[in-house]
Amino acid sequence: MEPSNELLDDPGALRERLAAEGYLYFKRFLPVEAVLAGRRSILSRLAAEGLLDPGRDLMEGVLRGDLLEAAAAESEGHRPLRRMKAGAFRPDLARANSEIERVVYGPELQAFYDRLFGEPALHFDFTWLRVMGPGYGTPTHCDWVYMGRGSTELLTCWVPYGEVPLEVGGLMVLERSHLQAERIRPYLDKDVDTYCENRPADVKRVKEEGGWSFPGWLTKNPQQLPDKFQARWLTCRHWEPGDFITFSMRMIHGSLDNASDRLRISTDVRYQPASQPADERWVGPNPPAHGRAGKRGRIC
Ligand SMILES: O=C(O)CCC(=O)C(=O)O
Ligand SMILES: [Fe+2]
Repeated sequence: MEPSNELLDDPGALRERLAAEGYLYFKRFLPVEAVLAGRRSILSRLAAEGLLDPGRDLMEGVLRGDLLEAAAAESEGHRPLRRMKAGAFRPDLARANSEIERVVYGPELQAFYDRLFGEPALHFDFTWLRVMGPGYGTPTHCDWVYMGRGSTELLTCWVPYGEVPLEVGGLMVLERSHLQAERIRPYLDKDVDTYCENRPADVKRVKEEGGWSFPGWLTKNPQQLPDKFQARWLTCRHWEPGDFITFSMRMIHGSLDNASDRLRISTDVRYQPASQPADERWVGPNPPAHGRAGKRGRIC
């Protein structure tokens, strides 16, 4: 991925590049001490849960040996590490966490999005925090299917907490895939919390049991996409604390598998122009998220 730091003072040029490339990547933009304080806050909580190797420095974020072995055994089958609590999505670790809030809703990103949109920016109140264990990566998707009930100008902001070399597995985007959205229109028209009222199995799973209409993935075979879309997977060889990437809702993305013994910690949050409607699942003091209050029926 190409950094856009040289365009930081030129919002018009940033908008043009975002429209052309679908993403903007910045090196060392956020205050490094704040990002590392965020890392420490997460790792302290994980250490208290007993998930880290007590023989290693906390800030290395190395998983406990026996969990690592269990992870290796599971990932041979390419299954997510469901049994290991450190394996995935942990928004609970971001709740009432002032160190994380300092980074993702602090003055630097707020000012960045205000200028990018050319009007006051609004961020969602829900903070997606991921602790990706060894063997774990995020399958390919577009964010629209999870948060597409409001502004089409909504942007994701992905922040790594600490160094993320290739083997630790950072974010990847499919080059200019936002310009090929028509090819995946049926997928983009879906919403994980919307169910078919005329299909009893759907009603039971989504409305009654609070489940999802589908997991939201575009595919679990990211290696097929370069051929199909004539596009490369782009990533950063070495993410550093302070880096972030922002990208559009139609950008196809995922993350590389974590092939190390360290945990990969990141947040993804969302900003949009404040004058536009916001998806009700993600705003307010206690956002319903994918819970029952956000489920919607339609006739299919
Ligand atoms: O961090 C990851 O593994 C996935 C992140 C993601 O999908 C996003 O930022 O929208
Ligand atoms: Fe995503």
